[in-house]
Amino acid sequence: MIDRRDLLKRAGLAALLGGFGGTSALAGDVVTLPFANGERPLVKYPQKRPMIGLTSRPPQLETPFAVFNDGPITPNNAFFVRYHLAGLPYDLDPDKFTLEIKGKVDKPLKLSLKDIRKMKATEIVAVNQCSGNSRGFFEPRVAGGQLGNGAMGNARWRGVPLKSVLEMAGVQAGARQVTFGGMDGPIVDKTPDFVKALDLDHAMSGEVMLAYGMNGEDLPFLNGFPLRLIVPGYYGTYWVKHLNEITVIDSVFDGFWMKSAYRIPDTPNNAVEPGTTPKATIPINRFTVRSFITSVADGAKLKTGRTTLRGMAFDGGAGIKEVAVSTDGGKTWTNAKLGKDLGKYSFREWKLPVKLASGAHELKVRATSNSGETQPDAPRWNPAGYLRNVVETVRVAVA
Ligand SMILES: Nc1nc2c(c(=O)[nH]1)N[C@H]1C(S)=C(S)[C@@H](COP(=O)(O)O)O[C@H]1N2
Ligand SMILES: [Mo]
Repeated sequence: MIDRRDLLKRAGLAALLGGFGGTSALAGDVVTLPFANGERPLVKYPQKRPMIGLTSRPPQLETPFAVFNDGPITPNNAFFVRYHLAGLPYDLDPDKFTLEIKGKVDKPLKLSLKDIRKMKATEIVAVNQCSGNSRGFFEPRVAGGQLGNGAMGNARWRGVPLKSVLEMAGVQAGARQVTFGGMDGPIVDKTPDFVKALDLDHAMSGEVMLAYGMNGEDLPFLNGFPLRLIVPGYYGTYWVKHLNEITVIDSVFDGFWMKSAYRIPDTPNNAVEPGTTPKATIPINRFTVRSFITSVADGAKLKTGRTTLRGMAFDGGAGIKEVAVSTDGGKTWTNAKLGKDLGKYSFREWKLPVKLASGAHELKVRATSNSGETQPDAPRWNPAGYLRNVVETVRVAVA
């Protein structure tokens, strides 16, 4: 029996995937990020609104910053996209998709999407942020994707705890880590396949999730359809997309993307003297605490008098305790009112009514987490351009 709805769905997916061939820059539309060589085309991909294009093979898309002023949840069609390898699984068939759980387990499993959707679902609101978010602002500049502040987003993810699936398979004694592989791969180059690892304790924490849903819909293809890993509070590199292979191992995984890439200095604040190389490194892990003003852009012209400044803050999972705002370049600070708490891994909105006299103002925002972590006044530096969390400044002219 042919299920008409299934057929339509499949046809829709085929049309969608066909659409990736015809992707092109929107004629003439360019965004300029505020650093040298920051000119970027606005590009249109299937399931996405016009986004800031960083590369096209593979697609890497940054969210236009104004989107973050629309609310604490980033819409699926505006959510950033990051890939390492050009071989995307455009021909995947969700009905034939299987997730394999293997390695040091009692009962290796092959689960279909239907199997996974039948399990008890959980939801979490969590920020996904690329390690290289804001890399373009590093001084001295560093190699890698020159991103503005739009390689982050906040969504309500729906799926099943990784723990449940690992328990079904039965983790064996001696297991140390779990590795995660997706369906994308290298095309012609010799780039190693993208595989990431978590310690077993972390994988079994109950928080790490296999997600098929994002803000009440299926995951967009470019955000990992049909299944991806959600690692709340951790940088996006661990959030493996098109996830189809989970392997329990009894060693510490030494693949390229853990052992050589995505490492931070093993120093206080994971920083080194600008321009120098750290002696020892560790894998990148939790987000640093950050906050942004979203209601006014750098260089904006404002009218004198009352206005309400708005923005958001987030951290690696302690939750936001306090957001302070300065309208005089950091001389004096006032605590903002925090918005609704959507969970400790979510963007936390803030707002503050202020009165601005005429003249030039430096607006600044600084968040403190429940663990007491706060943002530095001067930027910290590491060679890969990760972890940026300096107090951000927005310059405005008031008349
Ligand atoms: N399969 C696969 N998953 C991946 C990647 C990748 O290259 N391939 N990149 C990771 C990185 S570095 C980031 S920042 C996030 C980005 O998630 P998004 O594209 O949904 O925003 O995906 C992660 N998962
Ligand atoms: Mo990333």
